[in-house]
Amino acid sequence: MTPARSATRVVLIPSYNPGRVVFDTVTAALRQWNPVWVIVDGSTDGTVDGLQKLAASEPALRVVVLPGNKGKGAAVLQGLDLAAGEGYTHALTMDSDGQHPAELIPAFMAASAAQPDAMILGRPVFEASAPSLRVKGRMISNWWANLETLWAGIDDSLYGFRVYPVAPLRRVMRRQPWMRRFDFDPEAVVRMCWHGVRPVNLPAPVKYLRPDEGGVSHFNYLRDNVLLTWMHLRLFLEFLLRLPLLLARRWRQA
Ligand SMILES: Nc1nc2c(ncn2[C@@H]2O[C@H](COP(=O)(O)OP(=O)(O)O)[C@@H](O)[C@H]2O)c(=O)[nH]1
Ligand SMILES: [Mg+2]
Repeated sequence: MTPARSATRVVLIPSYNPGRVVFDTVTAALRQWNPVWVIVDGSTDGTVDGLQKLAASEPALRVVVLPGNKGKGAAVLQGLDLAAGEGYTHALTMDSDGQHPAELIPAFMAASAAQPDAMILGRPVFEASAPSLRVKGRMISNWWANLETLWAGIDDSLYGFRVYPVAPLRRVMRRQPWMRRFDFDPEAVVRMCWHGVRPVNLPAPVKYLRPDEGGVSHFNYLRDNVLLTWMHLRLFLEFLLRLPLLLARRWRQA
């Protein structure tokens, strides 16, 4: 049974070559929420046909197919623009590869409804099987994100299971060319804090599927760590320029 349609909140699933596991992910999301939009980011894994077939029989599902691969952030922005055009005020983002807990969509949406000006961030709860290099690596990104926001309360900078208010995120993204690829999640959370959007953290499990369970990642250690390092360098330099304003804001709040 499909849940009642929300007029204010939409689930956005950017998807790039996730393989067959995308069907379980989308079906699990549809069990929890209506509407669910998948933004196919130039996938070449043959999942487009199956997704479009599913959408034909499932009115809660919309599949938007981008002609080429533009990156996770660019795919989310496409969804945000469509959402804004149709009057949605908030969007929950989740990955297409079965790593994120669809069963927590209603709780995250409820937290967002209770605090509409805030962003609701997943705080990852890892299984023992999570690759320790990825788990430790994110501590570096978290440290930078906390410095760049003067410890505004970001528990995790990288976890993409989140609810954002649509208008400030579109404003932040339109102002600069970054945040279009893997730098989307951490840069979004830092810039939204700078923009005055408060983070609220909720625990949420992360799954690491084995390849035989359909697990795939397009994270490339060298390419994506270079991208993240460059991102934090940019953010840190901008942080120095913003420091007087951030300190003044903190002073007023104290
Ligand atoms: N890596 C990557 N992911 C993309 C892209 N476009 C959309 N995505 C989606 O972004 C999410 C995260 O990507 P993933 O490779 O699973 O990264 P990981 O979970 O950090 O290992 C998935 O839902 C992807 O389908 C892209 O160009 N590259
Ligand atoms: Mg993944």
